[in-house]
Amino acid sequence: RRVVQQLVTMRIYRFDVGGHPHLGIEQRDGELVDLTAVRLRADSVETLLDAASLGDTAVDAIVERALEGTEPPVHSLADIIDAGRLLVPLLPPEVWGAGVTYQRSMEGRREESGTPDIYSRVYEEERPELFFKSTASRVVGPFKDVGIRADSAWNVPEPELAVVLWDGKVAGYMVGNDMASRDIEGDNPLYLTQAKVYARSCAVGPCYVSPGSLDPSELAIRATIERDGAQVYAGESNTGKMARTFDELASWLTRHNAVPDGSVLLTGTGIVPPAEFTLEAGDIIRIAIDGIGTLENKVRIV
Ligand code: DO4
Ligand code: MG
Repeated sequence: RRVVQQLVTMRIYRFDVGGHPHLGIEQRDGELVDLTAVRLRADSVETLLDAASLGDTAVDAIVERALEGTEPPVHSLADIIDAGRLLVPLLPPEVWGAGVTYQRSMEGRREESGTPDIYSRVYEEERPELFFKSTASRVVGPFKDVGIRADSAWNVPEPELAVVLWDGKVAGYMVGNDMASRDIEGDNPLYLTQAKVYARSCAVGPCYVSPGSLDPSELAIRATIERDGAQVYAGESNTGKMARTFDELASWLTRHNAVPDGSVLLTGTGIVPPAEFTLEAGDIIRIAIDGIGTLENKVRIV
């Protein structure tokens, strides 16, 4: 226990303590200050976002206020992970995806598709591609299995910055994985929903980062895939390569469309493995984004 002083970063993890969800702020590397043990007793990121919205203030201010002068317990993130107690940071009622927001994605889609021109067109159009990606029941958190469809032979992770929406605005960030079947989408773009929405098709984590503590405009995104102990793929991109801004995407999504608070928008991938690569059961996907952390998931066939 120790007195909490000024917070610099605002990485918030959610984890299980005796069957109850707790929130922890990573004050120092790997040390989580228990936010659920202090005033407000917030046990979800949604509670913090709601309090911030009601008070017309930032999540950072709510958290700093709640911790002021307190001596909450501190947990080890490594112990929580080892014990399998890390939870999904928040459970989005809806997950939406933005597509073809990076040139690399446009090239990847052209490579897989029988109708390549639609992807070049949407990359250049004012209106972005936005699609329904997932409900809460299909979302998995860190260290849980993501799915590949048994009826697909060409599957990839899509490492993306995940944006949390509240009051229709960008209200935080996580690492996201928009799992996708390239052969199903490539066969016919009208199969997009089947290529994107299925059991365990979406992962978010490992923590939630408040908008006040992260500038999302130039973040490195790195992905690796491990198979039988060996690295079989590594790729990287940067949010600076996006053809659109996060606010622009959020604004298009919420136009004539009320998106429930706490929903997530996956903002598109700039990392596409080579055409000959496909995921296999047992592969371990690690996606790291500067300032947020690493989202790790194992692949299973669903
Ligand atoms: O048109 C397909 C969706 C592409 C996508 O999900 C992405 O660019 O990330
Ligand atoms: Mg995507």
